[in-house]
Amino acid sequence: MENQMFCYQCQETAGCKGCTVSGVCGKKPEVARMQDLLIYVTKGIAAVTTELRAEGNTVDSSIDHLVSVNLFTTITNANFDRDAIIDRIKDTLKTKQSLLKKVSEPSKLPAAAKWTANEDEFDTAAATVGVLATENEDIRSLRELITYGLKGLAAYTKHANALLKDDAEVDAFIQKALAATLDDSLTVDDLVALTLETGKYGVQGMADLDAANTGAYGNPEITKVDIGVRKNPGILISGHDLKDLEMLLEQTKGTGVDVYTHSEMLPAHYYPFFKKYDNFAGNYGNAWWKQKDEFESFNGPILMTTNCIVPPKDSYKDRLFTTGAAGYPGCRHIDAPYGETKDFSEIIELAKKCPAPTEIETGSIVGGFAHEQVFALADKVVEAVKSGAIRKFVVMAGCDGRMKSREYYTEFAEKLPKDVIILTAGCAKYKYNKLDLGDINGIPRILDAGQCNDSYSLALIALKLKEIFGLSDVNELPIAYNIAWYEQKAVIVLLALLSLGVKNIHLGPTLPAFLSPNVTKVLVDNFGIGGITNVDDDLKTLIG
Ligand code: FSO
Ligand code: SF4
Repeated sequence: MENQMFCYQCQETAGCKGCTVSGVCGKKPEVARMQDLLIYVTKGIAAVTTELRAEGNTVDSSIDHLVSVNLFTTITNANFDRDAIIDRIKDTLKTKQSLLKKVSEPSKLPAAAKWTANEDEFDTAAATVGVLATENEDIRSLRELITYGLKGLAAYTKHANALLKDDAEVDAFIQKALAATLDDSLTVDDLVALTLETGKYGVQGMADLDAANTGAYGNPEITKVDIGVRKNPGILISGHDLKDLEMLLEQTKGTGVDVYTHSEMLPAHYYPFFKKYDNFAGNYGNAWWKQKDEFESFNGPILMTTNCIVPPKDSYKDRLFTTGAAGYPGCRHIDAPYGETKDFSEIIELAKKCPAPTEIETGSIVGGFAHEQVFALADKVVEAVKSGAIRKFVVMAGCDGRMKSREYYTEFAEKLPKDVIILTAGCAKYKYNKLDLGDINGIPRILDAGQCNDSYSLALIALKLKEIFGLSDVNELPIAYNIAWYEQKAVIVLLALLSLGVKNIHLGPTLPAFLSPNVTKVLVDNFGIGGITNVDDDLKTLIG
């Protein structure tokens, strides 16, 4: 048991089948097992809250938050800290015991809802509740597809919660769907329907986060972001949590320490609110997987607000801090209860003693093409489409990753005909956002809407174009979808697009290992989902 694990939730899973000895991501079996158990107990508490709601009770928002953070904690590259995961399991079991007392007939609940144990029994129990505990490969595939979608949704919910926005309907759905993955009476058809319903709530969850972000920080606008460095010491902030960034910028004001964004935090520069901070310097580095070199040369402290953490080198491990759902053993974790200010003074004091970042790039990148900014340009865009200056759009949103095969996306962007515009969101953009692809009548050929969750903006833009052109189906638009995926937030983005009726999405660099042949067939037959082949052939298929 010591060395056993099974995880196939991300695109980089070993051999495109499953990580069984150690994660390609660096996750060790002893951590993988505790993540499996955390998912099991989270499904258990979700079955209890779902029953309580069915019996007419209300469920406190603190329980919703607990469920979301538990799910988020198990997303690829978010948390490698076994002790922190064990604490969450214990906390969840304790909370569940008190909720169980309110259920009228607890004996009717599934085993996970009633399960409890002491910490010394956790490893033995974990070995029996992982992914492979479901024997039928299609049921397993759909249960995991739903669970991964819910993990992505929970991550977005958690960010909205940090901005004090809760959506009780989304939380109740997350818990109902988690509980449904424990239900052996559900058929493949039932689970396919639940998968699509997960996508529908994915749209709602992303809309909630969009409302929370734009409500707090304004609508993103076209912005040029510097990718060089200044002379002051700096703090690098990575991940997706804008509230953490706000707190860090407030606390670094006037300290002589600059704040740089990394990877998925880049789009923070597009929000008007953050422009008032003189010490908000620019973006340092590239997508998450290059951090081993870039965190070293940054020289100052790094704050990971979410995934993606790569197991750190000793050379900068003592400069790496985590917060929220993120965690890494031996790295300091800073947190505060919901709605309270996190104290980042330790990071700021460390930064003051560090040299300024080493410059690795110069120049700038342009982004900020979220829904309102694109709507403001709608006349120009529509005119360019009507005149034929823009022939097509291609959505290249999603994630970046370390596989060499992802160079496909750089080549695809480079070889695109000059009358095609790229719509992007998420860290996938780092494969081409520093290329000079020019513009079409002043409209840049790469329109970056923001983080992976801002794929919601891309959906709104598509729906707006459909309305302007008077089309009855979003698939009649001149938009192709060539999406790169890596972890579970991309799963909810994909399910959200499917629920909006988008068809013929190409997904790469490989299809998810957790899709069984039959489930893949359902997605191919009903939605035209496909993989990628090579750049030249795919350009012909997608662009024509
Ligand atoms: Fe990327 Fe990582 Fe945003 Fe993900 S940094 S891979 S889909 O966490 O969430 O796009
Ligand atoms: Fe493997 Fe991905 Fe799971 Fe990590 S998250 S153990 S790389 S499948």
